[in-house]
Amino acid sequence: MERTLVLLKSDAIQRALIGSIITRFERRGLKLIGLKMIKLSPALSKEHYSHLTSKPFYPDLEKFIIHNPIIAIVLEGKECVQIVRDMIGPTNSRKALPGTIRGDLSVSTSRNIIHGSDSLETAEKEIKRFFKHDELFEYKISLSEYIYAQDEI
Ligand code: DAT
Ligand code: MG
Repeated sequence: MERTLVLLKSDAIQRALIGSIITRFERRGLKLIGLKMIKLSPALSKEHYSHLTSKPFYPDLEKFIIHNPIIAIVLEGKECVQIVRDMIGPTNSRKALPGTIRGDLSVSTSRNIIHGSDSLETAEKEIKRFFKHDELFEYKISLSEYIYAQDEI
């Protein structure tokens, strides 16, 4: 099964959207295997957004991400990296379709409420960045046979 990292950023917390966003993942059938509230340091922000540190908007992004706590989540499911990216929608929330998390809940590029890993390779790195091995949980969902057929697992 794939795993992916989701961050619910400080705008999601301030706007009291955490529960409704987690509910979307639960309802889709994705399995929650790690969850915590954390505060990013400037160094961790620079590592996580290393592809963006030279951009003019980076100082605002860092200030925004380190100033308040965020929620870090690891989800598990078949092809869940792409499923979660599709559920989130594009970076610019104004271009995100209704039905996506950004398309339903935000109207901004820089205040777009949620992060999701963009590939399997990135997901593996990002999960290690935010979670220790013993903060991730392996457990059985009793309804799993109603979420996947046996030959899909
Ligand atoms: P995504 O979060 O969709 O994976 P990304 O990795 O390119 O997008 O950028 C990470 C975050 O940086 C994004 O969620 C918000 C911010 N950001 C990206 N492009 C931006 C821009 N042009 N102006 C302002 N903020 C931007
Ligand atoms: Mg990204």
